Amino acid sequence: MSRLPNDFLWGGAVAAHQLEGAWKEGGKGVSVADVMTAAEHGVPREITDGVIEGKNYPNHEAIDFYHRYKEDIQLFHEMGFKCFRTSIAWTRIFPNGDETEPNEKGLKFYDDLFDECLKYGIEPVVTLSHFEMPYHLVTEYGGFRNRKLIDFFLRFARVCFERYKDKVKYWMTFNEINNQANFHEDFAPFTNSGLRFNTGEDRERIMYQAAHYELVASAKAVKIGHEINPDFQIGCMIAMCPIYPSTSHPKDILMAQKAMQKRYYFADVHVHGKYPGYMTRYFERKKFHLDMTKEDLGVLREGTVDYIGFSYYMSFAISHQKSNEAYDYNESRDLVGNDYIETSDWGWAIDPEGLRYTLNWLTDMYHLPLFIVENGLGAVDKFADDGKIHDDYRINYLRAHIEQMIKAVDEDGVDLMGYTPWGCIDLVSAGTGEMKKRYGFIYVDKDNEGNGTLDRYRKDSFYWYKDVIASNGEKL
Ligand code: P53
Repeated sequence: MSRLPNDFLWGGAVAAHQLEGAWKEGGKGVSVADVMTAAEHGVPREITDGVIEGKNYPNHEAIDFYHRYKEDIQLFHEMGFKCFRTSIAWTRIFPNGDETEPNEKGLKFYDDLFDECLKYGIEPVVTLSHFEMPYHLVTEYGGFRNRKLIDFFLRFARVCFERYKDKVKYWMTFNEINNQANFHEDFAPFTNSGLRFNTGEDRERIMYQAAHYELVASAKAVKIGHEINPDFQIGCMIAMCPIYPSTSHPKDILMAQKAMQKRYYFADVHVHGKYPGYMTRYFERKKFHLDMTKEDLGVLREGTVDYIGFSYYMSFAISHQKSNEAYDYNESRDLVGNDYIETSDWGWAIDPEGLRYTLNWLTDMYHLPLFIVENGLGAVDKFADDGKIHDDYRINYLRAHIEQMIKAVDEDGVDLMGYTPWGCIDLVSAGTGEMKKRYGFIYVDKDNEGNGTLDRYRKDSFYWYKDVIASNGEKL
């Protein structure tokens, strides 16, 4: 018997903009996800100036969960989910983001959704901001480059905490807040922080400023949340891709360490309530002169998180050779391949041991309960001649990762709250906007061009995961 607790939170994870659709219904406003087109592996999604007719915006309809959630939650229940991670679309509650009063229809939708989960004993796990801030906050305020965003976010957070305080116990503030460590590309700064850059601007400085405002907003939200309901468990959410040194060359070791610092200082601020020395020294050296007040630093100390939620899909590897003397990490430039590891069809390194490494690393660093809130394999699924989807590749991926997760609990003593594989029902890929990159236990009939009946089908992995949950991870 493994030592996974009996109340271990097995479930699945999604985000509002990737599955709800109904982008204009119930008073919803336009979000940053609504102005991103469909792309594919190697081709970035286009971020358009508003919604342009004739372009393919896959999030507008997504998988129409907005109208079909009852059927979908029933299927989650059939698999035995103990929890369901989703996000609240900010634009359903505050369509433009700067209103003073929330939109009742949006609030009612999530009341109904959470009630439907609770009816089956499924605990909602809720991310407040998952790549879907109101687009109006981008055009009018410049996204999180503007301090005003802290108050807009807090208004949203407070309304959610108050409205759902008796329905939702587990919260997270900003999804994968550290993706924007890759500020060289447009995707992460836009989805994390609503940042658009003019040519010649210092992207890096703007990103650190935006991240600071988010960290302050997160800390304040944690504090407000605990005042509203002391039983709330409020976590941060980090995209965890451990960065391995490519050789035992001391400079590679140091490069990997410095790169990890740049990707994960966000967690230090969330957990310890202050910036680590390596970051303050870096800001000084770069002469960033960030707007970081004494009051901000006090707020950070008062709003530290209860747990660390994180996604784990892949590991990275790094060599010092491409970097500079100071080991300044550049995510678009410095990463190298890892010969010991296979990759998915979308080039993501498949590394189950990396999950055990991650669980140990996060424990060593932060000594907090951990929650794996995303993990999974994006793959193409096809119906076989018998009319079924035999997704053994997905089962193999998940099994290997769950095995390592259990070792981390059993052998390493990691304190783990739960496991929610990503995209438990097929949905729109965040990175590419494709439907073809599927993660689900449940197949949704829809293709990249938006054709399909939207009917749902159980894949082989559906039955497999059901047994995993029923046996609390014994039957893999
Ligand atoms: P997609 C990059 C690296 C790691 C996780 O991603 C990432 C990304 C962004 O693409 O995002 C998370 O759909 C994110 C989800 C997303 C999921 O991973 O690109 O929290 O919204 O769908 C998988 O395959």
